[in-house]
Amino acid sequence: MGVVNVTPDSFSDGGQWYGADAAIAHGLELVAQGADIVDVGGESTRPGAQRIPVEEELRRVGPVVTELVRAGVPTSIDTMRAQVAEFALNAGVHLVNDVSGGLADPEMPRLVAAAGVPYVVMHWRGHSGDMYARAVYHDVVTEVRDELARRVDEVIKAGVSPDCVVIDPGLGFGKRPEHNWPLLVALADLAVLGGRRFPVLVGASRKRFIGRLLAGPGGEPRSFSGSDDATVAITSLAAVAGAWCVRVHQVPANADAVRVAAAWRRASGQTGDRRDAVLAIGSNLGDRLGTLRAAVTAIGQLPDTEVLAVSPVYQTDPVGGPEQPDFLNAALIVRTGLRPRELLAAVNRIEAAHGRVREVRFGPRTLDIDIITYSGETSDDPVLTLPHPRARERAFVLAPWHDIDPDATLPEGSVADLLAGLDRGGIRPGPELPLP
Ligand code: PMM
Repeated sequence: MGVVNVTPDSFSDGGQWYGADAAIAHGLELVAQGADIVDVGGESTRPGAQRIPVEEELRRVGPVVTELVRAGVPTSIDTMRAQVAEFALNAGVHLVNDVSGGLADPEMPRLVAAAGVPYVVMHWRGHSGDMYARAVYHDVVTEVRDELARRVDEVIKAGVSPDCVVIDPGLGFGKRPEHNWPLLVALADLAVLGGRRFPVLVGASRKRFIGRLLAGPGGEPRSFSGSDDATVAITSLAAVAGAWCVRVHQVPANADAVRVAAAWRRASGQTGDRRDAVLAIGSNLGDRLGTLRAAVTAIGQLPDTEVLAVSPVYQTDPVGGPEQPDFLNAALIVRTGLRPRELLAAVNRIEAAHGRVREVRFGPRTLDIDIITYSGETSDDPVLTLPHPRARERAFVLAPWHDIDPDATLPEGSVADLLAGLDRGGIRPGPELPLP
């Protein structure tokens, strides 16, 4: 998760992306650098910060979230206010990041519940103006876990699906430097609340406790940007410990660290066996067949991944969206040690390498790769719905899938039966040339 703070005074990067144009450009840059999500915030939460009026927060983030969503960027809104979250949700944001965990604005959990999006519930004890007054703990890990468990209970009572809850220990929020390290060490334990495991988000990037650790000989804390290498070190350790997401200001090195940690977890057997996944690929711009062939090769070269089957190619009418050329579509079965989110990030990188631009929803694209099923799992991962929610209504997915697995099923029924109920008029056999 890359950070875009549209503020004049955030403690780590305040002022840099204050104007809407600079903030939008920065968000696009973070995605190009490998961020899976861009987190847009308009209110500084640095220690001592005073609140700004809601109108000012909306003025700051409104154009930025609107434009990033329009550009197809998976966008998150970092806000404690339901009014701001509502605007952002109407604009189409994919996640609400509420550093107060629903405490600052009682309307927030109900709003997020109705939207059905992932909700980051952070540990928080009060607004930043006097956050250190509340930074008193006898046993920081137990207290943070208990307080988070209460918040999670509350938001679930307000209607948020447990599958949508992401928890966050709230590093630096009402915590003195020494409180953050035990929380990081206990990440895997903090993830389990009330017998259920939740995805964990870690926001360590450029926080003061890192600057303190790296203080110079005279005790002067390391600068924020001088803390970036140490942030990468924390990212590696947190990701190996199973963190779902790291929220960072500098994406490239942290994205590398996440990939290293994923390989590390795979090699140490922490991710379990290889699983079979079904992918659908499509192209309707440029050298369509060449692109599909290159995509199949690239998928086969992903770490710990092998392509088991590739369907014939279909030529298909576009469904939805503007006037646009016909697609070529195919389906693949892969066996992979990548977990669903890793597989998603990996196929997104392959799409990006083929110049995929998400200008228009359902619009033309050089390459689209969708994960249709992953080992029959229903996903409890907040950014990836499994099986693919629209697969059952798409003949251009079901027909090639049926070709390579006649016994395939979706929760709604067998792929053969679902396909029989669909109009196949829009799909025709495509080029004879087989994919690799
Ligand atoms: N930290 C900041 C802002 N938003 N959100 C979550 N979920 N977790 C965090 O740790 C977090 C956050 C403050 O950092 P910044 O001002 O550098 O963005």
